[in-house]
Amino acid sequence: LKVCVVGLGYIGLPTAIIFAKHGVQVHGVDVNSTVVEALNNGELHLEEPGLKEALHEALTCGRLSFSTEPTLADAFIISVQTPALADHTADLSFVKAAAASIVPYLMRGSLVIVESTVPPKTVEEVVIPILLQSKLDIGNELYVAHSPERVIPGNILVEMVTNTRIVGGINDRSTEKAIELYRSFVRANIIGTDIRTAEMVKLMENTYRDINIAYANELARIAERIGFDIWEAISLANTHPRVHIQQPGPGVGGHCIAVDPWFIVSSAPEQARLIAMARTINAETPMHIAHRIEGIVGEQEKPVVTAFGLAYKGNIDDTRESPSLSVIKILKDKGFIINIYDPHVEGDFQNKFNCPYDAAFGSDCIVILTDHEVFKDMNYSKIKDQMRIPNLFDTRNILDAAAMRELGYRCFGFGP
Ligand code: SAJ
Repeated sequence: LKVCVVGLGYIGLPTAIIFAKHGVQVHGVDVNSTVVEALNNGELHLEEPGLKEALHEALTCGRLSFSTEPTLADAFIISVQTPALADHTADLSFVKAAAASIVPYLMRGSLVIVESTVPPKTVEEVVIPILLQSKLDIGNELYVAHSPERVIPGNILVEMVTNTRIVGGINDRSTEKAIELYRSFVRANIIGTDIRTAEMVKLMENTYRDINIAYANELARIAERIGFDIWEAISLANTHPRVHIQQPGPGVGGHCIAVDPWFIVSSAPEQARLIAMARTINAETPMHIAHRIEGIVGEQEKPVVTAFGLAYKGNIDDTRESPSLSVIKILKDKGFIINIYDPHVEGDFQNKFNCPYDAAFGSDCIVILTDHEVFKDMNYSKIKDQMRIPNLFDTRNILDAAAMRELGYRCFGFGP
C-alpha cells in the first residue's frame, strides 16, 4: 500500500508520519522546496509535541520520503490550506493546484481523499471536475472521499489516532475504500456518510466552538459593565451537567475557527445570522482589548506596552489569525511602542525580545495575550522591577491576581 500526501503543513505532515509509522509506504509532497529539503534532513518547519521524534523514526524505518512532486500511489490525500479571502469566501487555489498536480498519477482503482477544510459542495463542484481530467470514471474507476481532519494543534499525534473519524464518499464504494485506508492507524470509530454532510460536519464543529467562545467574550463584556467575576461565574455555571461555556480571551485565532464559520455564512448568508454575529463578536474582541489597554496607560505620553504572547493560543508556535497580532497592530497604529516576548514563536517581529526582562524594560503595562505555560512561572518580581509603571492586564486569567498585587502590580482583567 502506498499513500501520497499532498501538503505538508500542520495536518499533512503528521498524517504522513502516522501512516508510515503504521506500516504504510508514504510519499509526502509540498510545493515549498525548502520545507521538503528540511524534512528530508529530519528538520521540522513547525512546532508540535512529539512530531520531531516521530519524523526521525519514520525516516529511519525507510517508509517515508518527501519531494516537490507526487508519485504513483494507491491513495492520494489532499491536505493543503484553505484560507479565507478578503470577502470571507474560501481561497480554493491550493486545493485546485493540489488536485491538478495528482491527475497525471491517477490510475484505475486510485483513491483520492480531500482532508482540507472546504465549503459545502467543494469536492463535488471544484475538485471532481479537475480529477475528471484523468478520464477515469468517478466512483467506479476513481474513488473520491472527503475526511475532515479534527485534531487539535498541541495534541495532534494523539488525537489523529484516537478521534472518531468522519468519511464521506462520492458513493458507497469510495466511502468503504477510504474507511479501509484510515483503519491502518485510527483506533476509534470511523463513520461513513456522504461528501456534503462530511464537509458540513467539520464546519459545524468549529462554528459551534466559535459561537460558544463568542458567548464567553460577550459575557466578559457584560461582566465589565455590571461588575462580577466572569471566571468564577463561568466555572460555576459549568458545574451544571448540561452547560459548558468556553473561556473569554483576547479573540479567536488560528487558521480554522476564525475562518471556517465564514464558509457557512458565504454559502447561506441569509440563514446564517447567529454564526455571522458570533464571528463578528470574536473578530472585534482584539479592538476591545486594545481600548482597554489604552484606558490603562492612556495618561502616559509615549506609552510602552509589553505583549506576552504572539501565538494564537498556548504552547504552540502558530501565529495565523492570532488576536495578539491584531491587538499589537491596533496599538502601534495609535503610536504605542510595543515590546514582544514569546519563547514559542520564531521569526522576524519588530521589538521581539528573547527574554521577558528586556521586553518589560521601561514598560507601562504588561498584557498577557497567549496562555503559554511558561508565562505562569516567570519571575514577576524581577519583571516588575524593569517596568516604568507596573500595570498588568491578564486577558487569559493565567496568573493569580492577588499574588501579583502583593508584588506591587496594578492588576486588570475582565470584569471589575
Ligand atoms: N479560545 C478561547 N477560549 C476558549 C477556547 C479557545 O478564546 O475557551 C481561543 C484560543 O485561544 C484560540 C482560538 O480560540 O485563539 C482557537 O483555539 P482552539 O483551541 O479552540 O482551536 P484550534 O483552532 O486550535 O483547533 C480547532 C479544533 N476544533 C474544535 O475544537 C471544534 C480542532 O479540533 C480542529 O481540528 C481545528 O480547529 C481545525 O483544524 O479545524
